[in-house]
Amino acid sequence: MKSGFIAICGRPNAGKSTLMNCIIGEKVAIVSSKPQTTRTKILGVRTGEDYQLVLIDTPGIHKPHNKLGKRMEKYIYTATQDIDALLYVVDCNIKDEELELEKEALAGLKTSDVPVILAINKIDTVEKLQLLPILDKLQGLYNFSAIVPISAQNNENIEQLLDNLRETLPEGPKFFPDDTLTDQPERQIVAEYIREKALRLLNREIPHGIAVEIEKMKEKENGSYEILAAIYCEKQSHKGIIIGKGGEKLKKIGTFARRDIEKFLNAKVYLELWVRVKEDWRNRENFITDIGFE
Ligand SMILES: Nc1nc2c(ncn2[C@@H]2O[C@H](COP(=O)(O)OP(=O)(O)OP(=O)(O)O)[C@@H](O)[C@H]2O)c(=O)[nH]1
Ligand SMILES: [Mg+2]
Repeated sequence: MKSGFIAICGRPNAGKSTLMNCIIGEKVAIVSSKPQTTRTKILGVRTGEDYQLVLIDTPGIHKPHNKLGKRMEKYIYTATQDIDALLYVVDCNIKDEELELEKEALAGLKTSDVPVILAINKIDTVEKLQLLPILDKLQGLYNFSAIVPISAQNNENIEQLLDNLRETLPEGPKFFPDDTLTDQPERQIVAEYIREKALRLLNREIPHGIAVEIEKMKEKENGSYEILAAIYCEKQSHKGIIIGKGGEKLKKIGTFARRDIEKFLNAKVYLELWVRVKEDWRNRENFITDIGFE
């Protein structure tokens, strides 16, 4: 039996959460094209006949601009303590001027005592011939124990990556029961699904200033759920944009979120969304803690 903890790290938007979902086979972490989608560390477990991989998805490495950003940085730090391996994810479309940022990010992780596997992601977006020079560029960044080009979105080369991950793990026991997929409570997954739809349907700077809190979640006698959630934003003007003309935007967020939540809970869901303004909440330590960032 091989088992161990593997942190998934990398810069924003590299595809870390997509990769974790792909390995777990279930959507445990939300995904969007906006950077800093993941705000906390999220555990995902994959159990096989003779192995158990405990993956920890983390926020993208960036310079924090507020207290929320600092919290996110802390999550990356704690996620990389006491691990057996680190899976570093890079978007293959990296520009030359970004190489230095990757180098700094890797150095900041202080991983000198654990093997680091590099996953070069999104190879579905480049010609096969282009891969060689990209590989060449990236292998100089660090003394990686393995380099695997993948497409997390298209499930390409994931088996090879899994082989590499299993090889680096030590002999050990299962840490979780066979059917465990994540450590996130149901309420948090529901809140994250709502945030994902908001991220995807809103433009520009608003998505970063959004938080979702489940105010009520009740299972009724007939098995359906009643969920009341608040979408927090930082400005009155943002509230109007989130609600949209005639409430259309909010309705769309709700419709898409409800579909995902129903699939996840395997039940009918009645979802009510409210938009609330909390000025500068990303700098309010207590509020950040209250909405679930412990
Ligand atoms: N074409 C392509 N797109 C991908 C692939 N993997 C992820 N993406 C897209 O890249 C974007 C970012 O994906 P995420 O999984 O949210 O990235 P992340 O690294 O977790 O981002 P943060 O949580 O913000 O740090 C999304 O639009 C994904 O659909 C891939 O293999 N190919
Ligand atoms: Mg993510």
